[in-house]
Amino acid sequence: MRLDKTSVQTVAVVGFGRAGQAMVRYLHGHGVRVLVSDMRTSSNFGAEERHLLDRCVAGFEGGGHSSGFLGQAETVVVSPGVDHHHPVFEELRQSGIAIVGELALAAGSFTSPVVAVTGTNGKTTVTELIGSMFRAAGKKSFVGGNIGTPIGEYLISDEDFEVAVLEVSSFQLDVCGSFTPDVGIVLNITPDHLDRHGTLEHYGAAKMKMFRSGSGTIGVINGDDVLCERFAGAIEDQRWMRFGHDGNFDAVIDGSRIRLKNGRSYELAGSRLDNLSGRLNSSAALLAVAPFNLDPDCLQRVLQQFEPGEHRLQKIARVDGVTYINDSKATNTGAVINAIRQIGSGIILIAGGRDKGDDYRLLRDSVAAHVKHLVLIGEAAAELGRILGDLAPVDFPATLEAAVALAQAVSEPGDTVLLSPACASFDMFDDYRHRGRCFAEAVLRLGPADHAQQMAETKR
Ligand code: UMA
Repeated sequence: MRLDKTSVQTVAVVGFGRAGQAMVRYLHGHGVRVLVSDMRTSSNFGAEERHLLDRCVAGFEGGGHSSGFLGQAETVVVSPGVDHHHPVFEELRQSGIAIVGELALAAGSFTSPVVAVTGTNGKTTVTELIGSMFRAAGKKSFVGGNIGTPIGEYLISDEDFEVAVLEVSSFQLDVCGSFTPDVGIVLNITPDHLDRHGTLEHYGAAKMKMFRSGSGTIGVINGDDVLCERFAGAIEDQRWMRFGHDGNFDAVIDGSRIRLKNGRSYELAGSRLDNLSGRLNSSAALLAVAPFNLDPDCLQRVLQQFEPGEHRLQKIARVDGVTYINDSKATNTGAVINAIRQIGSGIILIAGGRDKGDDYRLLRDSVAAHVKHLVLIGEAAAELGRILGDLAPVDFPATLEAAVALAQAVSEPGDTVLLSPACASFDMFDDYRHRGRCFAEAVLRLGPADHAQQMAETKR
């Protein structure tokens, strides 16, 4: 969708969070009359938000969304966290008003190639990895989207980006209009966000909306992933490049090496990416940058030096021989299964939080095989206990801090205490980062980390 600068349009932005605020600035900068609607009232806004409202917004509706207010606009842009199936938006659609997301608005306005990364798990890591590859090769890159910097920031920026690397969620893709990236990656599909999408079919279909027959997008998919293949199969006339363990794929994982069809190969041994998901993520990233002809030595260096971010299988400390791992970003069953598989055995699992409609029965095999104690917290604790409670001893502490203390009490040297919640964090925390930080703080309060103890003993 292109913004027509010749005639003033009215566009309503629903949700005045990070994405919505960037959209407001972009639209206002294009002479658009901007309306804003938010569940919050303006008394909940900080000084910067109020200033933005005063400066750029022609009308504001707080405390909810009404068709009367939004009906003044020709186009309504919904923020990612706003469910566009809500009856208000259905009513607006009926009266001919377009309901779109940021990607639909940005489509046609990207002045550089776009690499879009989606999938249930690993999106942020792969987006960061691809961004690092472009940066190391000296390309001016915008890295944003669901990862944190809103897509609107690209549109507002004066910089001449040579490439945009966007993490795109199912929420964003579901309302992406005619957006098509130059390279689109689907890392994997396992059930997630079913409270919003209703069914796995709708969730998977949303992720595939960036592929369109005849668009020229290069699709990069996980050939090992049955659901990925199934949803990709529904897209006609699409060119796919596959990564995984089959010798015929475009990027083949062979032990700790990745071999590409063009004859190049990359070694992950000794790097932080040398594990199952790291190898898959690296293969996806290598295929995504292949059309850009980056220096292979530079790519190898990036793979060797890459440090996955916080809250993803992040080792916090070893205390009394027990390893504590923060995997707070694991908000669905697929991510938890992956974490359990990577750690192996002797796991005390801290899980729970706000339910997202996931099917916790999917955890049963992994828990039965590898988890020796379950520590369940938050709103979903009882439901998780009902479904998994016959597989291992269970406790239901009231707080995360109590959960960490309890996990310490039941652990033995050699065990791993894993926070991998399978749920959203919003029942007890601001977001998954806050939950991860609270976990890390609670762990560090348990006692001196083992290496610190060793250092103190050596000094003595
Ligand atoms: N709001 C409404 N009506 C609603 C829901 C929310 O008015 O029905 C308002 C809230 O009061 C608040 C604003 O909308 O003022 C929040 O908007 P938002 O939920 O879209 O959040 P943003 O701050 O704009 O952040 C969004 C993404 N949020 C979601 O997808 C829920 C961020 O992804 C993203 O980093 C950011 O844009 C920048 O692009 C976060 C996320 O949790 C990390 N993503 C999900 C995930 O990774 O699982 C998809």
